Amino acid sequence: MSYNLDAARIASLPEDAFYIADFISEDEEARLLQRVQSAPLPRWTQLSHRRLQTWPSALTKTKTLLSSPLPSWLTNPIISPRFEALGIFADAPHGAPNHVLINEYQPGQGIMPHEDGAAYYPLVATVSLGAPIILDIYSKNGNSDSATHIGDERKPQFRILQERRSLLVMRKRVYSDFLHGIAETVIDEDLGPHSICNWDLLREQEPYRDGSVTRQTRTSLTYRDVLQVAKMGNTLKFLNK
Ligand SMILES: O=C(O)CCC(=O)C(=O)O
Repeated sequence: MSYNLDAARIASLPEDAFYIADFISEDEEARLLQRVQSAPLPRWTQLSHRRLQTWPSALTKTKTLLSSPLPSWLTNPIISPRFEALGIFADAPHGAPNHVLINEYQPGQGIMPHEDGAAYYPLVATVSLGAPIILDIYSKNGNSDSATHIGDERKPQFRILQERRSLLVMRKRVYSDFLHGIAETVIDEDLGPHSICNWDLLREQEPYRDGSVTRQTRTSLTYRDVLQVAKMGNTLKFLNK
């Protein structure tokens, strides 16, 4: 498979956002969902509005990742060979993502507008599984604390429709100067070329022609590069903190 990253640019967003429909095949999606869903229950963190798996492990209090490889089902084929072919992590400090958050949203669930924070290289690559969802992009009001989630009363400045099996890459200004979130709703409405900034890049526009989509369970794999990594030799030092 070969990709032309520039053809995938979401032109109406500030630099840099890319959307690739059909980034993975139906079989690959089914295998990933089977892995996610068969993870032992302690792998999940139940949050009030979604549940979460963290691979290879949660960061320490000092935002450090204890060095450990990602499991092969998260690496292959997404990082290798697909991200490598796109070159999206080529400039990141570790040259590849070393951390994956898996979020599962039931209908009515979402995530408050937030930014990803300084622990990461400013690039996130999200693979969507199971069902479409809308990612809302908000401009920041002043200098919000990177760890703070803000209230959800403002209107989003941009809306991105993420289809199942798609890849969304956000880096540079759109990563650093904006917040992103997912509304807690059972129907995403007012969809169309006037409101969805990646409308022309969708695999299919037909399902959204009436302007809405009913939520179903949607799972996301978010790939990032954690800047601080402690090698195993130093692990005890961090565990003692
Ligand atoms: O599920 C998504 O697409 C967004 C997840 C997210 O915002 C995050 O993990 O910080």
